[in-house]
Amino acid sequence: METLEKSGLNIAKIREEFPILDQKVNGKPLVYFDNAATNQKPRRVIEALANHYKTDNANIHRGIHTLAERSTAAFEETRHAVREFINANEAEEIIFTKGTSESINLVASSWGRKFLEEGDEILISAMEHHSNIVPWQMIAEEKSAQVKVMPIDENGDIILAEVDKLITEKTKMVAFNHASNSLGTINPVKEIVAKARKVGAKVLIDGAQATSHLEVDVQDLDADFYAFSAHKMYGPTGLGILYGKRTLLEKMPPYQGGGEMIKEVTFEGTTYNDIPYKFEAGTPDIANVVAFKKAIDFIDELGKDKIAAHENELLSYATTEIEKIDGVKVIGKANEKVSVLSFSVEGIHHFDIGMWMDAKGVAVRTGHHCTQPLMDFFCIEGTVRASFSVYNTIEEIDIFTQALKDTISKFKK
Ligand code: C6P
Repeated sequence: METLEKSGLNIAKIREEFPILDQKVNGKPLVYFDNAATNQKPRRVIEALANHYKTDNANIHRGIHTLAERSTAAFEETRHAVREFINANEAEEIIFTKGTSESINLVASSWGRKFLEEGDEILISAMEHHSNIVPWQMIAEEKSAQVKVMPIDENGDIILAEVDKLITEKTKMVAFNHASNSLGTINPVKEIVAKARKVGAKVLIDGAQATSHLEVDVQDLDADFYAFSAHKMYGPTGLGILYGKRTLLEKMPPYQGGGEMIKEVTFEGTTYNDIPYKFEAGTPDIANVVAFKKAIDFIDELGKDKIAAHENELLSYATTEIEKIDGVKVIGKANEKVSVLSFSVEGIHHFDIGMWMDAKGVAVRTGHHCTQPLMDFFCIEGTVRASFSVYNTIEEIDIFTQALKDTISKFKK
């Protein structure tokens, strides 16, 4: 008989779809808890990638031969699947990029260059990934604009009362993450969007840590831009998505020049293609886009509500277990969290914990997680971070907790 978890999912069966999980690392069964960095790929994604190269590979939008037509159709099919997945109004509002970082850079560079003026303000949050800080600092410097920061409290929640004071007529862009990669905090997107709307500011949501856990409906959220990465949602690496409202994308200049983004080129000048192609210069990562459709199918088949239920169970069990251990301090205790568990251990450097856990087959991330200003806020250099995906189990958390206890006792001797 098949055993279903509380969530209603058959995790043992799901694990069979992930060949990478079935291995030993340093002589111990792999426990992969670095899912916020990138999660693992189901067999159907790996096979779609190989099959594309085996049977359909050709450049897209350029040829009239059969392989080119097949390749183009599969590529555009994924665009439609992404549209549906985040409930965008039109497939033309979906742009393929290299990752969340490139999606944000595209907006900062193209929208920022066109619409920002001297004295304007860009509002980000204290828990942003460097990818949602640095592109804004770069364009702010170019435009003599200013980057301001929404503060957070000790639990890792944005202080909404302070946001009211920071959003003014000068605010032109509010950019923040849907969920934090270091703390797990799920941010109140709709409330902040409503505040931005009062002054006519645009909103960019960094959805890198949200799309594999939470229902995302860009129309309901009323996001102007929504950026995310395929590799954090069981899809291939090197592929990102930018959603943008048509009205904005049409007014924005191209981000890069090259093939495919043009209508006509002469040495006197160029007319640009329509969206989304205007923003997709050069040959895109065709095979990865094609394979990404299978990752979306995988999430849809399981259902986001069931995935979230399982991951929440893992998060709450793991949090309770590690809080029982002497010297362990959980960093990030927001009311609503995705399955990210950051912590520090008194007197032991996070890198040492990470290395000893790896020796026991447990993969966790250590360091500042590309959120150095956030680490400064907590007056720490970094954390140990365990992050869970749908294929993880309660038994793996027991192995992780034991490995952590063993590591701590080694250092306390
Ligand atoms: N965070 C982590 O271990 P890219 O690398 O472009 O796919 O995604 C960047 C990015 C942007 N925003 C958030 C909230 C993120 O978590 C990430 C990637 C990984 O936490 C790698 S640093």
